[in-house]
Parts: sequence; C-alpha cells; structure tokens
Amino acid sequence: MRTVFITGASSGIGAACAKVLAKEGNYRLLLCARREDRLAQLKEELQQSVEVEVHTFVLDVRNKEEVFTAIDTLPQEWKNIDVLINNAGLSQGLDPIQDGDTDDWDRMIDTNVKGLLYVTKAVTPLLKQSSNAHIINLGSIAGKEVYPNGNVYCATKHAVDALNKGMRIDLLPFGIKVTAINPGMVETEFSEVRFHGDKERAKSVYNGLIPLSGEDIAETIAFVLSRPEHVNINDLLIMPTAQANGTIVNRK
Ligand code: NDP
Ligand code: 8X3
Repeated sequence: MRTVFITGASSGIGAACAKVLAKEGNYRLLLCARREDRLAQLKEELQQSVEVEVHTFVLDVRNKEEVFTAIDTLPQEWKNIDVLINNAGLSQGLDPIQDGDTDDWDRMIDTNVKGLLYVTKAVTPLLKQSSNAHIINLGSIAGKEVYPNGNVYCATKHAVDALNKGMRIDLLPFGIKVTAINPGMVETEFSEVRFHGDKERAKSVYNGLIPLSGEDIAETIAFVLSRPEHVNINDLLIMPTAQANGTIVNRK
C-alpha cells in the first residue's frame, strides 16, 4: 500500500485523482483543501464505493505556518507518505498586464508557487523515508507557452516547470521521482474560479469542443505512478484533441 497526499482534492483534477487511485486498490489517501464540506463529501463517496483508507484535513497551502504544522501534526499512521501530488492551484482573471488586479496576482503566486514550495518542503523529509517516493507537480500548457492575457498565471506555471526540473536534480540522491503533468483545457471549476464565479463565461471556454476531464488527467497520473521503480516519466503535455497549443483551438 502506498500513501498518496493530494493537495486541492476538493474539486476537479485533485478529486478525480482521489477517485481513480481509490479504485486501483493499492493506495491510502491523504487529502487536503480549504473546503471542509467538500472533503467530507468526497471521503463519504469514496468509502461508499470502494474499500479505501482516507484521511482529510483542511489546509490553505498559502499559509506557511499552517502547512508545516499540519504536516508535523499528522496522525503517526499518516506520516508514511510515498507520493505527493502538488495539485492545489488556480487562475484568477484573464486581463492584459496593464489592467491586472494585484490581488489576483498575489493569490496565484501565493498558491501556485509559494504554496507548492511550502508543501514540498514540509513533506520531503517524509518522502525521504519511503523506498518508492514520487512527487507529481501539476503544471500546465501555460507553463510551456504564454498566451494573450495569461501573463501572471503563465508565469506561475513556468515557475512550476522550473521547480519540477530543480526538484528532480536536488532529490535525485534520495531516489525521489519527480514528474510534471501539464494539461491543456480540462473542464473543472478552474474557469469559474478564473472568472470569479461567472459560470456562463466559464462554460463558454469549452464551447464547441470536447475538453479533457479531471478523470483523463487522473488516469494518466495513475499510469505514471504505476511504472516500475527504475522508470520515471519526467514531463507530460496532455491536450484535448481539439487543442493544438495554448492558443489554437478547433471549435465546431
Ligand atoms: P479546480 O478549481 O477544480 O480545483 C482546484 C483545487 O485547488 C480545489 O480543490 C481547491 O480547493 C484547491 N485550492 C485552491 N487554492 C487552494 C489553497 N490556497 N489551498 C489549498 N487548496 C487550494 O481546478 P483544477 O482541478 O482544474 O486545477 C487543479 C490544478 O490543475 C491547478 O494547479 C491548475 O492550475 C492545474 N491545471 C488546470 C487546468 C485546467 O484547464 N483545468 C489545465 C492545466 C493545469 P479549495 O477551494 O477547497 O481550497
Ligand atoms: C490551465 C489551462 O489553457 O487556461 O492551466 O492555461 S490554460
């Protein structure tokens, strides 16, 4: 049994990872996010459908002290973490740089970059104790290209791309695998969060095409985790068939 810690498990890709890995039958799930009710609901749903050990806790990855305390005070039986999925993240706004909202910028940088760093630093001592440790970082096509008005979100995902490479170098002596999963358009709550709750605008992002689902990404992550111990997949770019790159999309 491997213990997987998923950040941002209350929705989208994180919740899908929990569901797919629970079905695999060889993972215990440690799940966090800010929304406690969503985590409780997910735990109940998982345990109704399959036999799986689940532990949830509320965590805002932006809060450095909270991150280190939460990991430090985990119940002893949940400290044997083998896999960290750095998934918590968000985009806020889609404006040219000159019109950007500095609060949006802070939220993206604090969550996508600093939060990912805090969690990684807090969990690494536990991963070092595992004989089969793996960190999966959720990057994006936005970490490989910059698209109009994507400025700060793209910068945070370029930072994740750099950190993914840096982690792979620094953690090599400990045998910790590091993988970046870089999706294109995935229909989750992502666009609703980006557009500050504007559901109609969020829906229109996926008009005329079949986007990826959280499950598509989760199944890929399950495959990456299932490789033999001597094999690591460094970096994957996963797009809907209808999306060629960060800007070119074929809508019907
Ligand atoms: P969702 O909005 O559906 O899920 C985001 C998750 O992150 C939620 O569970 C949310 O939980 C959590 N989260 C956000 N802020 C914090 C925080 N401060 N502390 C803890 N948890 C937090 O979006 P996705 O599932 O699509 O996004 C998951 C990851 O995938 C993100 O890193 C995103 O950038 C990346 N990604 C998404 C793509 C897409 O098109 N959807 C494409 C490429 C990458 P809560 O609000 O309860 O805290
Ligand atoms: C999310 C996908 O295309 O909005 O990272 O950047 S995109």
